[in-house]
Amino acid sequence: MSASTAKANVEQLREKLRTIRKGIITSTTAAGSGHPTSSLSAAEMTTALFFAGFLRFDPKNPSWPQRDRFILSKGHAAPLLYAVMAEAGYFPASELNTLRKLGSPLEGHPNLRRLPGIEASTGSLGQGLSLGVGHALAVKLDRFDSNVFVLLGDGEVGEGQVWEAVMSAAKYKLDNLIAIVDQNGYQQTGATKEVLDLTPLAPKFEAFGWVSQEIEGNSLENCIAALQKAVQAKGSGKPQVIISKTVKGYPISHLLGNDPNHHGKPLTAEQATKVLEFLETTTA
Ligand SMILES: Cc1ncc(C[n+]2csc(CCOP(=O)(O)OP(=O)(O)O)c2C)c(N)n1
Ligand SMILES: [Mg+2]
Repeated sequence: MSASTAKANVEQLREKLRTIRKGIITSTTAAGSGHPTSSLSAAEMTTALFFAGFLRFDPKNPSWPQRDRFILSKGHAAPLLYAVMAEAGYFPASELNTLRKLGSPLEGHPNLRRLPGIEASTGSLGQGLSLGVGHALAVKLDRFDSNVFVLLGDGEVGEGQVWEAVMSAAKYKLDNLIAIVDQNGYQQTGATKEVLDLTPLAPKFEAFGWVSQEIEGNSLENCIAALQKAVQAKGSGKPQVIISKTVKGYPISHLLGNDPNHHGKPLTAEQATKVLEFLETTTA
C-alpha cells in the first residue's frame, strides 16, 4: 500500500483544502482564464477523496497498476485537479502558475499525455464515466481491488453518453465504480434546471440499478461519510453514485458580485487579493 493512503486528520484536511482553494484562485488569475467556480464547488469532495485515505495513489509511481483511479469528467475544473495533484506531490506547487501557458503540462483541460497522474484526457463533457467503466472492468479483469472514482458536473449529465455508461456499469456489476455528481445548480449558460432539468437525479441512477446517496457536498465531513459508505459497497454488485449538492464558487460566491454562476471567468487581480485574504481566515 502506498504512503499516500495515509489519512490526514480533519485539521490537516482543512489546511489542505485552504491551500487547494488558494491554488485554484492564483493559478486561474495568473492564467487570465479558466474555471475557478467550477473548481471550487468540488474542492471539499476532491480533497476528501485524495487525502482522507480513499484514493490509493503514488506520485512517484503514477502508473502503479494497483492504484485507484480518479477521472475528472468535468475537465474544465482542471485547476482543482492540478491544485490537488500539487498538494499530493505530483509536481511542485510553484508550477501551478504555469496553468494554460504555452509549453506547460497544465493545459486548460487535463491531458494524460502531458502530465503523469492524469488518468484521462477530458474536457469534452460526457465521456469520463464511459472511461471509468473501462477502467473498472480492466482492474477487475486484472483481479485488483482498485476503485474508480469519476467526478461529473450536473450540466454534464445531460450528455447522452453519460447514461450509456450508467447502463453498462450496472450490466457489468461494477461495484468498484463510484460516480460523483457535483450538483452546483449551474452549467455554462445558466441554471441547470432551466437549461435541462434532470432533477431529481438519484431515482434516475437507481432506475438503472445504481445505489445513490444525496449529500450537502461543501462539507469535508459529509464527503468523507459518503465516500466511506460508497467504498464499503464492494461486493454488492452495484455501482455507486453520490449526488453532491454544492454551491458554485463555494465559499467565495458572495465576493463575486451578483453572478451565482460566474462560469469560466478568472478573478481580476483585485478580486483575487480580497478572495485570498478571505480564504486565509475562513472556517467554511
Ligand atoms: C461536449 C461539450 N459541450 C459543451 C462544452 C462547453 N462547456 C464547458 S463547461 C460547460 C458547462 C458544464 O456545466 P456543469 O457540468 O454543470 O459543470 P460546472 O461548471 O457547473 O461544474 C459547458 C457546456 C464542453 N466542454 N463539452
Ligand atoms: Mg454545474
